[in-house]
Amino acid sequence: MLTLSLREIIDISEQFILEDEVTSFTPIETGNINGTFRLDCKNGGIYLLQNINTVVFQNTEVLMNNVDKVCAFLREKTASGATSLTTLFCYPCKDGKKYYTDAAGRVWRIYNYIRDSVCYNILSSPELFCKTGRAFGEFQKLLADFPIEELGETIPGFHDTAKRYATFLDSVEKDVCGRLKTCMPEVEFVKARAEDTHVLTDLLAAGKLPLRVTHNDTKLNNILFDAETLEPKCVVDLDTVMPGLSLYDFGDAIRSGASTAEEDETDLSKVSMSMELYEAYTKGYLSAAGDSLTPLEIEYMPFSAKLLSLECGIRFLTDYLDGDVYFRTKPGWPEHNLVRCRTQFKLVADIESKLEEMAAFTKSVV
Ligand code: GN1
Ligand code: MG
Repeated sequence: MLTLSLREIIDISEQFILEDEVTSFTPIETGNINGTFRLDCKNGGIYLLQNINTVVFQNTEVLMNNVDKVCAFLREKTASGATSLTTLFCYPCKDGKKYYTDAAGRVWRIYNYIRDSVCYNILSSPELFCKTGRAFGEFQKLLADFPIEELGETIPGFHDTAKRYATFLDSVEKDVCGRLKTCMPEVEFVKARAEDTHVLTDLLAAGKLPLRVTHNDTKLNNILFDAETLEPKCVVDLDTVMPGLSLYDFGDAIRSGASTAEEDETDLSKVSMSMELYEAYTKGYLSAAGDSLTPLEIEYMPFSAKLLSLECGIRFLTDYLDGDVYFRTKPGWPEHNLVRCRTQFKLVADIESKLEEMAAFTKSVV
C-alpha cells in the first residue's frame, strides 16, 4: 500500500473538479489491485480516491473510457427508474480527462463515495446472498443494451482460463523465485484439470455461448449494501466491465460468496462451498437475469463455479511462482498467494463433489 502525506493527497485532489475541499484521508485496505483512500472534506463531502495499478491496467485510456461510459449508461438507467441501484461517478480533472497522472507517473481517479454502505468478504446469510444474486443479475440485464462495440478489453484474455493455464505452465517452467519445490501438490492439482480450462472458451469460439457486457469481477466485496436496510445499493469495481460470458460473473460470485471462509484462510477445514448459499444466489440471480439467459448458459452454471475457482487459484499460484508481482500480499507473508491458491483448490474439490446436486437444484429453479 502506498504511503502518502496529506499534502500529497490534497495536491492530487486539486487536479480534479470537486465540490468540496479535502481536509483528511483514510486508506481503505479492501481490494487486491488498486490503492484506495477515503477523502473527507471541509463541508462534509466525501470522495473515493484511487491509485490505479498500471502494472495490471496497462492502458489507462481504455480503462477509464470503459468505466466512464458504463457509469454514464447506468446513471441514466437509475434516473429513468429502471433500477434502484445507485451508480459510481468519475469526477473529471481540470484538463477534462477522467484521470490524473502525477509527476511520478502514478495514475489517479476520484469517485463519489457511496455513503452508509457496507461490504462483506464472507456471508452467512442466504437471504443477503440471494439479494446479491438479484443485484448482479440486474446489473447484467441493465447492461444488455449497452453498445458492446464501444468497450475495449481492459485486460486482454482476462477470463481465458486456457490462456491463464498456459501462462501458469510458463511460470512453473521458469520458477524465477525457486518456489516451485514448495508447491508441487498444487501444481499437480492444476495439471490434472487442464481439460477444464478450455471448456467455456471453446463454447464461445463455437458460437454456442453469447458474448455479453459483463462485470468480470463479481467478488462478494464488490457489492455495497445499504448499512441500514441491507439492500444491495451499488455494484462497484467496474474496471473489468467488458465483453465476456455471463458464466464468468455467475461462477466468480459463487467462488467468492458461497465459500464458507475468507480467501486467505489458512485452516482449510473451514473452506467449503455452501450448498445453501449456492441455492440462494442461484435463485436471486435467475429471478433477475433468468429470462435473458440461454439454456446452455444455465446448464453450465455449476461448472462455471468450479472453473472460476480453479482459474482464480491458478492466478494466485502463478503469482506466487512469479514472486507476487500482481496481487497485493500482506507484508512479511511470502506464502500469502500460496495460501489463497489453496483455498481456491479446496473449493474446486468441494464443488466437484457437489456438481450433480448443484445441477439438480439449478434445473429445479428454471
Ligand atoms: C482482484 O480488486 P479485487 O480484489 O476486487 C482481481 C480479481 C480476482 C480477485 C481475487 C483486476 O479483485 O480478478 O478474482 O482479486 N482483479 C483483477 O481476490 O485482477
Ligand atoms: Mg474489488
